[in-house]
Amino acid sequence: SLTPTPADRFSFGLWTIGYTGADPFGGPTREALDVVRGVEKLAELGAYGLTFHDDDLFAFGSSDAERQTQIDRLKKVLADTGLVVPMVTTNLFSAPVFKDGGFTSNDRAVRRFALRKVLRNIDLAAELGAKTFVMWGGREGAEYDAAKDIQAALERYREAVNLLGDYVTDKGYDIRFAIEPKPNEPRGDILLPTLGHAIAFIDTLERPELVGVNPEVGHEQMAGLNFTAGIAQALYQGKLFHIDLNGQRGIKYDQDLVFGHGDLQNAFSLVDLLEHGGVNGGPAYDGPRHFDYKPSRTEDDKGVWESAAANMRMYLLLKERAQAFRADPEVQEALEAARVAELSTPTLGEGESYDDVLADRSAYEDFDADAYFHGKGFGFVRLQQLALEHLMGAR
Ligand code: 3MF
Ligand code: MG
Ligand code: MG
Ligand code: MG
Repeated sequence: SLTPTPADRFSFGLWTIGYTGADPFGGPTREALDVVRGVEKLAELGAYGLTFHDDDLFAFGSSDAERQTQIDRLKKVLADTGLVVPMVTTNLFSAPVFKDGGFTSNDRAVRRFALRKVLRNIDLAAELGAKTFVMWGGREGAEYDAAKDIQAALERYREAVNLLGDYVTDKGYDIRFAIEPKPNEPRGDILLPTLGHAIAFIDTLERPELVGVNPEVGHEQMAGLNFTAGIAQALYQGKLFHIDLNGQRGIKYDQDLVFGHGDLQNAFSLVDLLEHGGVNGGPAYDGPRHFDYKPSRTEDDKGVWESAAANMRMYLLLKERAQAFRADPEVQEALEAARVAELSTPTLGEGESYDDVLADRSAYEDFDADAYFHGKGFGFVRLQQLALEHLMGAR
């Protein structure tokens, strides 16, 4: 069905529906959104979850009383609507004190302040039942090569994430971390710019099992990368703990368009992968379908909720189209002809070693590489045409 329900597990950041339209060239075009109204509207639209940064819920520098008032208001509206908070994150990028980063600022006092801010918000995440804590290090980076010792910065990042891992373990919190990569913006270059960099970094941690990635469609595409291919690797390595769905059109500033309003072909293959897993049986994704988009600055309040609904409708439409694609006998035949399943056959035979490969004359001496394909192709273009016809609703 194309009507979203909580079973679809769609979630939204409070900063997404709450975006007032302010950008580097102009002020807000919409009123601020109150969290209570935001949760009520999301529930009405069929979403299941709200996520937030500490500073989205209570302004940076709030007193303990102000902070608690907002937490209580959130808890009440969650109880009233049935919405949940599957993920929480901390803002280490907006306040001026973080102008050179949080965990990796050259200034040690800022790094210690950042740790305290995050630890405090992890307690809140646990209190609200969130299972994932996202870390987007938007200011962890530099504009000038001489200004940042990247190796030392990585070491400080490691120190911070190791400490957070100790904390949730000692406290017995059922929380895992997800690092969100981004190549640039707001820094000229951001540390851990792609999901590949992040996964390699996670391997160096003391508790790598506690840490995965939260890749964002637009962020990988800003680096010119294929998001679906990156997600496939994150799934393959068991690291896709969370996801930020949105739309991006090419290598430019972070657009945060509605999901599917950017590279639609890539959105189609992504939903196919998330829902069905790899063609040869690789894992699918079982976490929340989280939207990190911005209602465009041109839109009014009605447009905010129309765009929120559009994210979910695009996902459900793509899911329907992907199901039709997989069920089509002609697609199955084209996949067969393209030998997509043959890639799951190991290159080595059972128990074979390099000695056996070296002794196999058919693999080399008698293998006629020049004549091998006899002018035959793989038919990948036919498969792509079928995919696009399904995407367009032409089949
Ligand atoms: C910026 C982002 C962030 C992160 C968020 C962590 C403000 O480009 O994508 O949104 O998603 O900080 O969840
Ligand atoms: Mg983003
Ligand atoms: Mg973005
Ligand atoms: Mg994001």
